[in-house]
Amino acid sequence: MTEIQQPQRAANGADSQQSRSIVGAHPRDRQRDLLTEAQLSRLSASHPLRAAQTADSPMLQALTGRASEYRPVWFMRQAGRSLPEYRKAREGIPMLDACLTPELAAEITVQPVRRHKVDAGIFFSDIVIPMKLAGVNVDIVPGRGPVLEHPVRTLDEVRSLPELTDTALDPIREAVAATVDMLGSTPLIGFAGAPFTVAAYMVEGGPSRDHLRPRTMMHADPVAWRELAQWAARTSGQFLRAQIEAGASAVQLFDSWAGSLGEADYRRYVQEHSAAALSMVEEFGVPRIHFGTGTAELLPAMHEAGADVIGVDYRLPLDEANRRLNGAVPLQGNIDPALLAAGRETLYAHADEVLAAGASAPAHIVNLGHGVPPTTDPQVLTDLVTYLHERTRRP
Ligand code: 1CP
Repeated sequence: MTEIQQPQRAANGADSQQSRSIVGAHPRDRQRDLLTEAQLSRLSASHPLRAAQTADSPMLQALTGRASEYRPVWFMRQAGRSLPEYRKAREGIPMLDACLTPELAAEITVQPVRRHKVDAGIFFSDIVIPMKLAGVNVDIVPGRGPVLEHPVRTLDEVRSLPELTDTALDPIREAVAATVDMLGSTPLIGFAGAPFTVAAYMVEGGPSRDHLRPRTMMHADPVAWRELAQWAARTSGQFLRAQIEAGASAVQLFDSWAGSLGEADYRRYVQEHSAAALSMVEEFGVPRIHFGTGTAELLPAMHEAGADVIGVDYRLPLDEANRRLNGAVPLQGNIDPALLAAGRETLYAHADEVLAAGASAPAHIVNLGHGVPPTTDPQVLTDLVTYLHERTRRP
């Protein structure tokens, strides 16, 4: 969505990323610079990007390949069990009920921003919320994850799936609107599950390690697979649209389990469906991040699906990810979550390596290589944010 200049390599992890400079531009011009007039006109008048609240934030600058005051940082699963205030807010409230109670979802979303001073909020919800709102019988079982009452394995079952209506998404719009009011100039990232990851839960009926059933289905019953992936793409796309309409300044498509696929299967059975979900929000021009784990071999294919920013898991150094993407794509990642418990010295040495490798990309949003482990000491995260900001602040 933006013109991106050639990367420059940093010698020591400090910031030498160069990209289109907007220094000196009037705030109104900056927000015009991020999105075209046509894109802006598709957002509501009060949308934080249109009202020029979040356009100047380090997060939006980096997501669009521009230089920022310091490298922005947020953490996947920053809202959740590692925070005592989260555990308190959730006491006695089932996960999906919490997601569908707008004030509570807003409060939980803002908690890590308040505490850690991260540069973005990630909307508190779940990838199975759209299917729940469509009427699929799904629950999140504590300690396990999403479980469906009836797995979806045949063409008949796929064709019987209910369609998600726009009004069913009202609690999501309400929660997002309340959240962006509370966040002010800090951008909210909306998200959805990518079709493969969502369909994997639907076919398996719950979490699995190897995702054998969906991988069998795409070969054994390609018509059923295709229709299921199309359903998941539509449903996730609608979920993303609702979040942008209500005020999200960026979105992330999570294909957490795409790494169980080889590149040929990804391109043949998955890529077009992820592209369909991403294309449902293209008209708004808000940056779209595409993330998966174990995706070292899939990064170009995931980028081709239409993402503006690629999220990289902890297994592949960012300079190598940048090379695989021809130095043309802003990157997000990829501190190893395991190192959050390794002691400050080890963690910060690793963070420095991530910063140095990330400096090769056109822009770098710092994140973990996957979610915050529930056992993480929250103070480690707060201090890490301070450390990363200080290390990357421009003189
Ligand atoms: O800060 C945040 O990131 C909170 C918002 C959020 C997001 C972005 C939650 C809350 N879930 C998700 C996305 C999500 N859900 C993904 C993609 C991200 C990832 O890979 O981690 C996936 C795969 C799910 C499915 C899911 N939901 C799982 C994983 C199960 C498995 O297969 O291993 C689990 C455990 C859940 C429940 C869930 N979702 C969110 C939270 C805080 C929880 C735990 C609920 C609880 O028991 O308190």
